[in-house]
Amino acid sequence: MARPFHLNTPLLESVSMTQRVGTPVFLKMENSQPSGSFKIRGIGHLCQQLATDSKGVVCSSGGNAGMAAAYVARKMCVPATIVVPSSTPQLVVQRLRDQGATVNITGKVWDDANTEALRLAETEGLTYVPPFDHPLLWQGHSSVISEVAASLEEKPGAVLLSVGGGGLLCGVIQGLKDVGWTDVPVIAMETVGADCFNAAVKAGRLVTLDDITSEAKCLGAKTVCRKAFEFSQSGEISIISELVTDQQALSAVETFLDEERVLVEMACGAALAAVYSGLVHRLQDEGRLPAPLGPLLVIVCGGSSVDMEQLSQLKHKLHT
Ligand code: PLV
Repeated sequence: MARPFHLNTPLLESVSMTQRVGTPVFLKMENSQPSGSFKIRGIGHLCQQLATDSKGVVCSSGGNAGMAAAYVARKMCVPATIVVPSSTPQLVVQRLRDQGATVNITGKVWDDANTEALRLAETEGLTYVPPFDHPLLWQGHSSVISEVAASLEEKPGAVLLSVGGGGLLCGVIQGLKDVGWTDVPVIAMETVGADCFNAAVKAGRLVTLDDITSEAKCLGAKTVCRKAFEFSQSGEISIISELVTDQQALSAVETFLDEERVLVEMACGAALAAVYSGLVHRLQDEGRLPAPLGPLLVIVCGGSSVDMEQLSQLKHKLHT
């Protein structure tokens, strides 16, 4: 089997988060992947299976799936076209070009860009790389849990992560099943305005949002993937779906930068906000999470849609 493109990322204990939550908090530092996020796990795996003889790959993305596809394609010497919506910051477009990709800006939100990517795959004969909805992606993402299982002495009390289209959630659930941690609940975080998973859970069916109004654009799929919804219904693993505001996600990005000295994007801030906003405590008070809780595993999903200028623009926009 070909060597994977992703790295075995550090698992760091956060002293400041541990103090806040009152239980050991471990950070799985997916921001340190070569493409800046966990996406390379699934996309690397998918491309190794589907794109070895490809004349080119095309990936629709809010940014980070595209960064992973561009990186992997460059390593495989295959041309990459990344289709992003107009909401994608210029800095991401530039970073994609720096990875050698052709960037195609189409539509307002990811769903529009995806329609164009599917069209290009069909008309140009390119290999379509989905950002979150494919079993090979989930299989690739599941390695994040097997790595943790190999290095964490104790079983986690809960896993905390962000949900966009639900690919990371499906991969983590698969990983938890693989290592026999099916009694570990998952806290699935979204921002208000990019909350397709929460809307589906509440409605008991898949829901397509009218629009993406959150600034966490990399969580901005209008419909969550069916598998993620099915996991929420099957009860195999308990999934707690919760929301934070954009202001809470952005403020979490800033606190994380101050305390852990790492800059991540708002999509990741959504998960971190569960710690900083006291949500984990609230879930314990409500009896939805055990108290005391075992170690809290936070998937620091990372993201490239951020720099200091972008951060100050977001602060201005959100008045934080
Ligand atoms: N971002 C996807 C989908 O966007 C993309 O194209 O990059 N954290 C970060 C930093 C992300 O970039 C994403 C997804 C997520 C979390 C959520 O992962 P998912 O989509 O697998 O639930 C529209």
